Amino acid sequence: MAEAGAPACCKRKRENEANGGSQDGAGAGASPLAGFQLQRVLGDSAREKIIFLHGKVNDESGSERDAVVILEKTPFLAENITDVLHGDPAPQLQMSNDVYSTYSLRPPSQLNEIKTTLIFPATEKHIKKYLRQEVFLIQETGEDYRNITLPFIESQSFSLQWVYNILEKKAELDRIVYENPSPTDGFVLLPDFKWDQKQVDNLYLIAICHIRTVKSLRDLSSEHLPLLTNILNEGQDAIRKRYAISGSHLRVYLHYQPSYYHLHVHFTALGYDAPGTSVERAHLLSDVIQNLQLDSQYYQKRTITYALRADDPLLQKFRDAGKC
Ligand code: GTA
Repeated sequence: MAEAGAPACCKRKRENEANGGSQDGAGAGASPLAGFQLQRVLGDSAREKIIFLHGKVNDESGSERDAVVILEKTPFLAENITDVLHGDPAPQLQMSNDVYSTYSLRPPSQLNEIKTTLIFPATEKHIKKYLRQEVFLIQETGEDYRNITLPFIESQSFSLQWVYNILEKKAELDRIVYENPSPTDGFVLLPDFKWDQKQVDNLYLIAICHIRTVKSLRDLSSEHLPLLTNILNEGQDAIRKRYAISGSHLRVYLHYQPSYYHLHVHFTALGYDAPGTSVERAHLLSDVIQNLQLDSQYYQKRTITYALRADDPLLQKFRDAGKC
């Protein structure tokens, strides 16, 4: 739970958002959500209280386009708990036995928010990304990366337009928490779009580097150590100042494989079981720095293990090459 003594900046931010305040125009106009026609449930998790939906929405010209909607119940806020418990209508008793009883509470709508993410228009790749599937482990050598993975990611990967919009200050400008403007060793730190910023328990920020030629872990060498140490030290410092969370309470890591091939680093609250923190995907930034200090070519040489979904075309490429 929550925001007891939460930084004033979080509260200011919330008020700003409640007033529709955003420099990239978020909140303006009718939402495509209103016309969303459900096609199927791509996946859900009762534990995480999240559901991934595929649907159709008409675009401005009236053509039906694919959309993905993610609905996620938000964490409790300590400051609202009394209102939840004392709200109208009164709690409904479901069962009672000795000292044990369960109730159904129907909190007022302002305390019952659902974080909603819309991807529209969505590509087939977006739909597949959220479709629950069997996964397979791959062991990718440096040679496999150069012969199989690199040609594949160069031929098809998610658009990086949202990343360039952030770097060029065309979107999310008012969300930037910190920037080091150096074109080679600098980065922008801002809340990840998975974080609603209402409580720091599930804090999630990303640092996006300015340099555009580094796709992933595989492109890193010792020449990037200044960039990586800036991200680690300045990112932790900025988060401590803004959200009062120290570096020892942050998990700072890169994904391999990432979804977006422009180098970025994830900062999540250590106590938060964020998606994508499993050992076959997350690489701690502090370990990455140490590995590069030991060997500049570490990430060009080493075999990296990761999981791929059953219908991922990259998995098929590895199978075609007799590698799995
Ligand atoms: N600020 O426009 C954006 C934006 N986009 C398009 C992506 N991100 C953005 N952040 C901002 N603005 O953490 C963020 C993503 C992600 C990071 C890219 O950039 O939220 P990555 O390249 O390593 O890719 O990181 P990753 O981790 O696969 O991305 P993503 O989209 O988070 O997917 C991870 C998996 O988490 C999904 O497959 C899904 O199954 C699961 N998941 C669980 N909860 C959620 C949730 N609430 N929302 C979305 N996905 C979730």
